[in-house]
Amino acid sequence: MKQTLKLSLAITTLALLLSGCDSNNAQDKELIKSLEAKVQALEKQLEQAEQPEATATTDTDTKALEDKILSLEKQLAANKASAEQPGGTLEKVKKQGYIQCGVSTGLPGFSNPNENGEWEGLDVEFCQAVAAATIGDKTKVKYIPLTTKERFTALQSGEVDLLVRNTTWTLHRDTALGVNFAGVNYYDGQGFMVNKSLGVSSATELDGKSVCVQSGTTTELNLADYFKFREMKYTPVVFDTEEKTVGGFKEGRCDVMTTDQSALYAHRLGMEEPDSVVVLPELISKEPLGPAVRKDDDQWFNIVKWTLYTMLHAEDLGVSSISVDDMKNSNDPDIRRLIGLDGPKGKGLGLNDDWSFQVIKQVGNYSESFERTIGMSSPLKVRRDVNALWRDGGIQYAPPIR
Ligand SMILES: N[C@@H](CCC(=O)N[C@@H](CS)C(=O)NCC(=O)O)C(=O)O
Repeated sequence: MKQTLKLSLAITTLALLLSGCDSNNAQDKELIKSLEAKVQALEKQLEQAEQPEATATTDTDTKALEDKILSLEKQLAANKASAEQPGGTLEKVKKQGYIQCGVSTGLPGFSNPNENGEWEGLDVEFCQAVAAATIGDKTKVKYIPLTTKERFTALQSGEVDLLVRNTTWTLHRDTALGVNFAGVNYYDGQGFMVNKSLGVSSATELDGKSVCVQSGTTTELNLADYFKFREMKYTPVVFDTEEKTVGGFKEGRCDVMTTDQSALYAHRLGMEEPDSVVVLPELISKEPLGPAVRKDDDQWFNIVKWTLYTMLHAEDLGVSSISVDDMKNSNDPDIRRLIGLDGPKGKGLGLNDDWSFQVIKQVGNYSESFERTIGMSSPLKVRRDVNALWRDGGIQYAPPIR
């Protein structure tokens, strides 16, 4: 009963969020009102429902939820696509003098404000790289913190020019939301974190447990799949922000927390006693995280794509923020094309010929950014593993610059 109510509530809330309504339009006003009323009624019913037994999510529940989400997201994409002028992000960004970059509301290592209120992290540095490429100054970024639920709407509506917010590239998101993923800046996977006192050392031992999870994420869907496929039961405890999800886990409102594994490591470090908490070894999904842009703007799409490739190539060719000035004297044809001395340069992207030089000089190559933000020079100490370059045993690889 409570499970069904929760599903209805989730669907209605999603409908409300995704409606993309114009609040001045009478028809939309009505829709907003009715959805708000439905959310309120469902919340009330949910409060009144008796405490649940740990229940397995049924096939019909999950299927209905997925179908509904699919159709709502389609509607949203159609609404927004018709409202958007195709193309022009580069021009807009140059005119306004900065890029609006959608980041998370706070995820250490990826996008998080430091004690001085300055945003930092792997995703933040990627925003800076795009600013260096397009405006010539990595500081020209306005960071817009977005929750998981807000992120796609913010991109579609033009509130942000670029979304770099630990967002997983999926078929559905790529095809139904009016957005394009421009690559993968971090290959992640979904994991579980528990208190050591729970006495669990593997995800296969989580039958019957309660799990804190953030709504509007691939995490929520993978969680349902994982338990259903193994005929295990669980009680989802759902929150709409990261802060609340972690808070829920800390307060003991659930036995387990699940999200992208990199984030679990970050949150573990933020616990009062990190050693009392353990990240379980299993990864239950693939979460390739990457920057996304609005569709129908190939120029901007290419700029974002090739900014990432530039950082990867620079690492591959041993060109760093420190050495890039000297590289202007290099005879290596790959290096000369990388920094825009020869080859296609900036023309095809509508940028200055030194755009890639500025990315490397001001932000650095992929390795520099990785180590500084989440790698060995950071508190997180994440190893490169699958995120290493192809020649070092990882899968990071960029197409040729020529
Ligand atoms: N990668 C998954 C999960 C994203 C996600 O849940 N992110 C959370 C946890 S890592 C988050 O960004 N929280 C920060 C926030 O809500 O601002 C997705 O794209 O759906």
